[in-house]
Amino acid sequence: MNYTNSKALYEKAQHVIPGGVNSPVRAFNSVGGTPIFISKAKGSYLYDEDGNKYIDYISSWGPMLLGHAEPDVIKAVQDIAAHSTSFGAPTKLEIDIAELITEAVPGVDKIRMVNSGTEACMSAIRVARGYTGRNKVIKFKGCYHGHGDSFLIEAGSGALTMGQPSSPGVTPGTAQDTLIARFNDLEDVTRLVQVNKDEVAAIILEPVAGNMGCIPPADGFLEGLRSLCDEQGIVLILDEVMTGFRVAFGGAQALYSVTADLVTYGKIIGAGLPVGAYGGKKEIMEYVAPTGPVYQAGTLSGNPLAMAAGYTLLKKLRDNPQIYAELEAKSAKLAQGMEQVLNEHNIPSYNTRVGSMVGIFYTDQTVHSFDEANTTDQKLFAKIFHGMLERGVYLPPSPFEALFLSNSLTDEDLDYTINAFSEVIASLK
Ligand code: KE4
Repeated sequence: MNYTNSKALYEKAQHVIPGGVNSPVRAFNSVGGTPIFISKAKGSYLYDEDGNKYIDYISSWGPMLLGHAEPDVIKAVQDIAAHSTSFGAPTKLEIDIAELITEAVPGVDKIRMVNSGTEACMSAIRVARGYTGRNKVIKFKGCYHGHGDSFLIEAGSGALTMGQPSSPGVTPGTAQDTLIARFNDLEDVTRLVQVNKDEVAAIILEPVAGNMGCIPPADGFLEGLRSLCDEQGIVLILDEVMTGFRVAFGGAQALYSVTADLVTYGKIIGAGLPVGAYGGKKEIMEYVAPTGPVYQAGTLSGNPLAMAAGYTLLKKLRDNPQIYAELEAKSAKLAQGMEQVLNEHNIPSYNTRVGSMVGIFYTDQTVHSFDEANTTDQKLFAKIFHGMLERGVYLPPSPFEALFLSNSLTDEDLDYTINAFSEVIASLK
């Protein structure tokens, strides 16, 4: 592969953009090398500034469930853009998409649009704090809920002490209200709740972790959290920014039959335009301004272009349920094919999959939480990443991300990917 133009653009970008990128994971820091600069995309293919073509397994980190430049989505955006890009006033489209989501997800009576998953999660915990009058929030090590201060927290020195900032700029005052538990460990989170009796406003988690690789919930974990929250008057927030409308039309809540008090969305509901959302039970959502006292606002929230794109995509998913069966078959084929290659070459790995979210951990351990995910062989990961990139397959450039499949992938794409993976693994000998 020739990366000449990407290298030149990366050099130029770094003079005017921190790290040359507008989101850190794009800088390839986990895998090394030069980030490739994309010029266009269509279906399951990305094209970079050097004219190289790649089969895409990032799907813009989730939104492109039906592939890039989906014709109906593009037309919807083009049509609506001709009539201005934002009004700062309510529109019918916002009702349409809100009705579609509240009908699709039983526990969501009302929903508020915002502009990113971060904003959705920040807002959801603020509402939970306002509704309960409590201050503390429990999150899980390795789960990511965007870059809001309350989430950039790591476990304190003692397993049960308050959190500490994981980024400069986050104050100890903020960190003291975030507690960190171990994903898939019901005992750990229960103990944390008991030590902080009547002080925990919310427990927030990704129902399927997708930011420490792909880690499914252990049997009974989500149900256990639901019961714990019911017993203790804690708001259960499921962060479905990644899983929403991906792992099933009703999201992880439908897949695991657990209903949250609040749920957050992003990515797919905007079809690649900036959208986030939070929604849930009527009695909680009515605490949100202007109905209630919890303030939250946004100039471009419910933006007509983003609503047109998201509504068009969600309608297609609602009206074509077979898409999920097709995605399931494609995802299973890819995951099984890659696992078979690793087994044939005796490469230790732990492989996970929930629908079209796929995870491969290069470790001999089983992976149910961040600490085990962190045993993955990151050097091997980087070699495989670049070997695949050289062969025109664009995998996520971090061992702590999942593969996101789109339904535009063809059998030929999948066969090519498995074959390329086999060549790369064989070349490691
Ligand atoms: P955004 O603010 O990036 O729209 O959403 C934050 C967020 C919240 N919750 C979950 C479960 C998420 O996965 C995300 C964002 N996901 C990452 C990818 N793992 C975004 C990629 C990036 O940071 O560039």
